[in-house]
Amino acid sequence: MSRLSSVSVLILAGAALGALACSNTTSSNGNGQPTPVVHELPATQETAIPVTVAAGQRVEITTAGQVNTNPDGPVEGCDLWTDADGLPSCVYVTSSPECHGLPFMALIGRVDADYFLVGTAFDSTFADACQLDLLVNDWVHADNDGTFTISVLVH
Ligand SMILES: [Ca+2]
Repeated sequence: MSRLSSVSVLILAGAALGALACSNTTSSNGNGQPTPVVHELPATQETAIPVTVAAGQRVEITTAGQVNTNPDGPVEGCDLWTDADGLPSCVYVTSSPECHGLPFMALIGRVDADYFLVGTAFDSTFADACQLDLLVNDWVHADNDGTFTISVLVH
């Protein structure tokens, strides 16, 4: 089992993946300081943004932007614009297994089969190498609107 540790959360991940290269996750500003890589994630995008993490690396993520699934819809607490922290009071959080018990429309992370909130601010050190997938927490993406701008620093 691989193990993720964080100041605020402790998440057990599934079986560890093999060590992966991480050259595509962090760039340098020329002074040797790592600089964040910025990704745009439209809420219509079903596929994850993959982030490669080597053992012992710290991952800092900040997310801006707003998304929605149906801002004029009738579902109270769900059919709203939201930032990357999502909609924790939305009924789907408890009624739909596809929500993984996490806020609807939030930016979430997936490592193997484990899902967790990334939200507007995330800071975690990964004990083991893994691929961290970033997703909008929804299961019908085609009807969505808005975009998250995700700044990822792996170092
Ligand atoms: Ca949707």
